[in-house]
Amino acid sequence: MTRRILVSILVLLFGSVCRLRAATEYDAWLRYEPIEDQSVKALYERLPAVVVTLDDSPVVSAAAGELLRGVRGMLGRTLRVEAKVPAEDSIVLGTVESVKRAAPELAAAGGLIADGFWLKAAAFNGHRILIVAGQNERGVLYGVFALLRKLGLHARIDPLDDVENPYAPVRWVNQWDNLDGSIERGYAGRSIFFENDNVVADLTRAGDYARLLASVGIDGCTVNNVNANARMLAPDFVPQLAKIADAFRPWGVRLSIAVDFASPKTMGGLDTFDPLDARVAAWWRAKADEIYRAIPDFGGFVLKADSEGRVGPSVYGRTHADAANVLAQALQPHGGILIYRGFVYNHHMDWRDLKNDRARAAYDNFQPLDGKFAANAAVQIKYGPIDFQAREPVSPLLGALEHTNKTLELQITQEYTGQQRHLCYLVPMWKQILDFNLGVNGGDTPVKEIVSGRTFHRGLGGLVGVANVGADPSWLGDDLAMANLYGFGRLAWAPDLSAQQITEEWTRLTFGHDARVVDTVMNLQLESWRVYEGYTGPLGLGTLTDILHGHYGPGIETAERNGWGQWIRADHNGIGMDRTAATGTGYIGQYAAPVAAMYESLERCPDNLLLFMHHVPYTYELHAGKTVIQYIYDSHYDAAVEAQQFPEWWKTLRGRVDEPRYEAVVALLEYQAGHAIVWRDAICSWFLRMSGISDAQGRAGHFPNRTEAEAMQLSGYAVESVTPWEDASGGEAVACRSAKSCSAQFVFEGAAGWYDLNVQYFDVNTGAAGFKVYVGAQQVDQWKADARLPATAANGDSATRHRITGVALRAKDVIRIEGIPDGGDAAALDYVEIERQ
Ligand code: GCV
Repeated sequence: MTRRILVSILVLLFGSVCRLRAATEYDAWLRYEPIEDQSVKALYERLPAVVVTLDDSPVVSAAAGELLRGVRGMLGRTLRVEAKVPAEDSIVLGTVESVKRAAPELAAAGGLIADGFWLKAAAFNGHRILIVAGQNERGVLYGVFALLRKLGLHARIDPLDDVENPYAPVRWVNQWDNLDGSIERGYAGRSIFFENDNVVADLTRAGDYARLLASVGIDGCTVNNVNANARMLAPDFVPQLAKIADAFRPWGVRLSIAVDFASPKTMGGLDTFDPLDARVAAWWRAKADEIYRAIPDFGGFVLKADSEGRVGPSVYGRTHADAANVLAQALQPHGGILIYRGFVYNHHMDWRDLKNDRARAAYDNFQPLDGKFAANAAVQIKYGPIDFQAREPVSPLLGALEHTNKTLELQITQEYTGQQRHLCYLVPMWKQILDFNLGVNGGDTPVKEIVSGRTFHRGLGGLVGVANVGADPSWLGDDLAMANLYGFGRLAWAPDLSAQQITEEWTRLTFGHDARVVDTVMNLQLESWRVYEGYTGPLGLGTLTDILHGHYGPGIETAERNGWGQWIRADHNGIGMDRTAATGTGYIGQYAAPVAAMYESLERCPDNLLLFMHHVPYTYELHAGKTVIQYIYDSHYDAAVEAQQFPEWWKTLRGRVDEPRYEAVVALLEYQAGHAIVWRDAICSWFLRMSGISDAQGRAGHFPNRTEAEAMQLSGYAVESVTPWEDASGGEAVACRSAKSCSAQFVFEGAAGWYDLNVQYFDVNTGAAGFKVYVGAQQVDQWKADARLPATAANGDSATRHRITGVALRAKDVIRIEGIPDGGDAAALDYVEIERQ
């Protein structure tokens, strides 16, 4: 062992142990909790005391360091590090080649491909050895993480003979970080890579992020926003990027960047960026050469062009393939790849034309170019034809490029699925997408096989997840949301794993093995997407959020009457986009025959996508045995009830989960429970007004226990309309804009007893207003409206519910809410709802 390896192993080991003790959130699923159960400990009693590293490389050093760290954490033992196989039991780490050289008698496993590994317990010269052999160095690292995962899951490691290969070569995450340190669609703080137009000086977190990624087999990270800043390619910036690559390298994660297509002109001083101009091609080649001199293992470029205001090849009448290929050719001599975003659509479409359809765009733009992309280029296709909605059909483009490499784009950051303030675990959704049979050429062609390159024998393909972790200690801003990052990596490596298995692994590694904790957390996770879809946009409507702003709270009408094309075509009689080939936009015709036939037919189209595919009257009867309108009401009421259960389930874990994570999760789940009611009321009120059809169960529009703020006796508060109207109960709220403090009071008319008080208010991010609640002269609660919500005005993004439980009320009690504005936060109040306990 060289001194360099030993030093780097020790640095990795001791540097990280300090952090391990400091924060549990930060360590996510790599906590390496001590194994206390003696019967489990006994499983590892004979684990060798020596670890041998046969290769001298940063990646294998990181692997050895990780092994030491994990074994010490879980078993309280420090392995001895050696460079040669000793005359005693040992753990041997190395590439298959090195293992063969060191011990030719050990028949190495066949069938390993790049990044694959072999874990084997064997006898050698009368000693027991545990081999972690990788097809390459990254494979060694992945093998170590797999071995440690076994320990973390309390699995047997003797006998052991496991061969694992990645399902697909591309397993990347994208970050949408801007150079000023903000993150587009990031919900967990500032960038860990950039600040003030430069790379940050301390890249410790970049390295720690790469470690998390490597632990689930992710091998690439694009660090900046696809809406790329041209500065990414500036000569003084490339050496800065090289520092990020240095931080990634020990973890086998290759750096890639998104680029601005106009760079040859804006950055390079040419008078054109025409992809077919020889000077432009030369510029890209020289730029790629410069990057590879600084970053020899650079992964490649990602390009978003001709989309959402980004310039692209259309400026010169060129095709997407022309654009992709000029970059791909520059990267090709160095082994880099070009990923071209398939997310291309016209966001100025005429909404009045019923034949227009954004969902058609990806296919219409790219299918005619099939076969024209370079071998080291891939088209990156979002899972659905719109944009990461709570439910969409699988994009038909995935089945339509037989001669072009593809990657599937999933979204880990929860842009349209609750932004990490709502629990929405996406692995079950991703499983449905990956397993969906597109029926290409009448065959069995599930998405996972198509995107991995298997179906059409493509050399390149895989999964890309938009992650957007930030500087928040928990990476994604919510401990439970980290299951999405874990699950993405596991599915990219092995899409045949079940959602159940992935969830159980993540839960045990993150929260330990207490059976009640495991059951509860798994239930929460596995139910959460269904529940979220239920109180946002069921029946294939999309998320029904405000698509023009934060993509967060309810905002149904923002989808309609504009060029963005997320139309739901709701009017007084019916709802849904007619995308049939027979009478609609023809979108359904983009699928292969068996899938098209299913969606085209009203009878065969599944309920959960009905309104994505068809326009029907509200009274249309679903397979579920109820009308569309009643389903909308029931789904929202039922799912909101389920969301109320989430914090209650979690609270059964008090004392079984460490306090900081317990408290953080309780707060989020309680917030979600309140916001689910905001969603329920907004959507049901809107559909009640639009359809004119009442809820058969009499709930929509009737709130017997609610006192509207505008009906209270106000002092200082003034009544204001809320936009959109459905985001406030009764369409109005009261705001305190011209006094230091305002109050709203009313007389309780119910019978004496124990009650819960729900105070509905608006929490904007321009200040932190205070609220105090009094019953008679006695203050029963107070709090600050200081949540981080994407809102500057009273609407569905800022609507928040504060629950005060167990208050004794008597008839004629005066309930008074005092609001103390702060900055631009006017302590706006919507209503108080009183529920008997
Ligand atoms: C980075 C959606 C998001 C945008 C994102 C875009 C994309 O429209 O709202 O923030 O831009 O998708 O994927 O390019």
